[in-house]
Amino acid sequence: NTPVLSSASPMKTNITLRGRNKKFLFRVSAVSYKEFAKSALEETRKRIVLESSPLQEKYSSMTGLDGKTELQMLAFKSSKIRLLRSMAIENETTQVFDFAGFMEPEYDTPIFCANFFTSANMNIVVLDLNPLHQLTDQTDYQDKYYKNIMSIYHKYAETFPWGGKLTGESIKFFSPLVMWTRFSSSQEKHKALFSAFLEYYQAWLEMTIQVREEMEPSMVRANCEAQHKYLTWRAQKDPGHGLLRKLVGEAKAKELLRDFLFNGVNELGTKTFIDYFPEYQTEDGTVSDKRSIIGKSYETRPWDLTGQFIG
Ligand code: BLA
Repeated sequence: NTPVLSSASPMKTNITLRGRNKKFLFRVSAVSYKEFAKSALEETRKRIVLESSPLQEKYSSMTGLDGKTELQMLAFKSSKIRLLRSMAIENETTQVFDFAGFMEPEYDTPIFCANFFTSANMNIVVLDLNPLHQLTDQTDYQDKYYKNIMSIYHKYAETFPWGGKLTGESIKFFSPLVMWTRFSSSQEKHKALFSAFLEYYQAWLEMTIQVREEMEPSMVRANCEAQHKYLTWRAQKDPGHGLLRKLVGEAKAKELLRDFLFNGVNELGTKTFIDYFPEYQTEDGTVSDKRSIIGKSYETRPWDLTGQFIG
């Protein structure tokens, strides 16, 4: 079920350097994550009806405080998908992509999560269908959503090996399908990343089409709380915060995080960050500024080849 790849068209950027009386013009290939978003949306429209999200009116594009960085926001919904949104950030040296899909609480489908950060030839990548429910105590959830698609992970495992230690807390938001990797930029790698992105996305899209509505109110509540916990975590501790603050300032960054990127954090539940993650409470009751309490962990991939968690 491999998607047909139309283009992973690299974006051409002109960089001008001034030496003694001379101007050197380089054409470097940078990756264009806007093309990734466009392709995913095209694939979506072949399968389901997308409506524009009310968020799209508030968020479309922004220019960073430096006057040079462009932020592009896209937001959609469907009858089952509560929010399908994309943020692409680019300037001459940095490209960032944050693409996610969240279901209505009646559905327990995983959360689509693509987070790509590219700067100065270095790439930090997380691509996953983040589980809505903890996989360690819900093997049926793992069987339902991951067992049959582990081949997607294996296909890219060699090209995109485990990225090394990461914030320990993040692991419980990831599935055995996760592609967590770092690499230096090359056209080949970005082309492979484009393929992987579309393939993971197609798998997610298929899940959203197949999923049946949950009728049991207690299960709908559980889905809602699980999504709210996820949103609460990311709205507070996502590694992208620092850069976002630098690009658009504290107030705008906070608004983007709570109202756009992790929309639902104010609406889907009333529990606070400390309710979900009490280990972050400081002596005066506020949330610790620390990104992590556990620290960096998981030097190697904590799942075996079949997708069992081995820690
Ligand atoms: C780094 N981004 C990282 C890292 C991870 C993620 C695991 C490595 C550092 C770490 O261990 O924390 C991504 N972590 C995730 C994701 C989840 C998670 C997706 O827990 C989901 C649950 N990244 C972005 C955006 C920006 C960004 C939008 O997604 C910028 C606007 C930047 N990510 C970014 C930067 C780094 C990074 C600058 C390196 C700096 C650092 O390690 O803190």
